[in-house]
Amino acid sequence: MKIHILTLFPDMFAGPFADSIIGRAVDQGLVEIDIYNIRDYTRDKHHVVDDSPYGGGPGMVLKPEPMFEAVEAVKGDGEVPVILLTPQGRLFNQTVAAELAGREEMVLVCGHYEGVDERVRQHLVTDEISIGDYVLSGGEFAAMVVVDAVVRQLPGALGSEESVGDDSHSNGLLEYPQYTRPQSFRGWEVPQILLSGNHAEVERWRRGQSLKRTAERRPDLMERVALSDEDKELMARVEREEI
Ligand code: 6GU
Repeated sequence: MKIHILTLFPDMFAGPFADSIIGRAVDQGLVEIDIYNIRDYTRDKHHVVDDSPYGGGPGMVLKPEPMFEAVEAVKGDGEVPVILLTPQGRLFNQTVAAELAGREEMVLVCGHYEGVDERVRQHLVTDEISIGDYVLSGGEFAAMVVVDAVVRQLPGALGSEESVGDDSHSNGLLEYPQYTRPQSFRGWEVPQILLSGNHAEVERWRRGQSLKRTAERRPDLMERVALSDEDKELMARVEREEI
């Protein structure tokens, strides 16, 4: 996979992409991440990237020319998605991450200031993504979030100890509670069932806990999961505090 990131602040990406799962995926050649400074694609003497909005008002707007020049220079031929990170975009979630993980190449464009010239939206970008309903100073942190969620899904990105399958949201539910040693910590015990060695019972307990946690914390997610008869029974048992 090839990810091109266009930004006015290329230095922001060095740290987060160097370590952990992304850094390892880059080292393994699973993904190539190229960072470009939009300012390098200006043609005027002062390398101007923004200007005041037509019609007046506060703030500055990113000019179209450097954005078009940059995108056209970095993307290969063919159908490469050009994604603008903006609070006006469609909401990012695990489904969108999985969709992007299936692409071979993509361009992420980080907006800044008051916004980008509307012609960038209309004639250059193919998709707009927001990572949530709050305002960031720019698209850089959003691009890092998107890259992390996408790259960790690439085959081979996670080590054998790590797994994508049980993560929160991977099955539409929040993850079940996890415990490790010691068995007793300050008088707080690990649930007995996890020590039982009964694999089927452990799986049932985990599914029940996932369902309970999701129903309590994220009822909006519950509306989208298909509950089996066993799920309904498990939820009833959890409610009766039988498990
Ligand atoms: Cl993608 N950009 C900005 N500037 N703010 C955001 C966002 C993106 N997603 C949520 N808030």
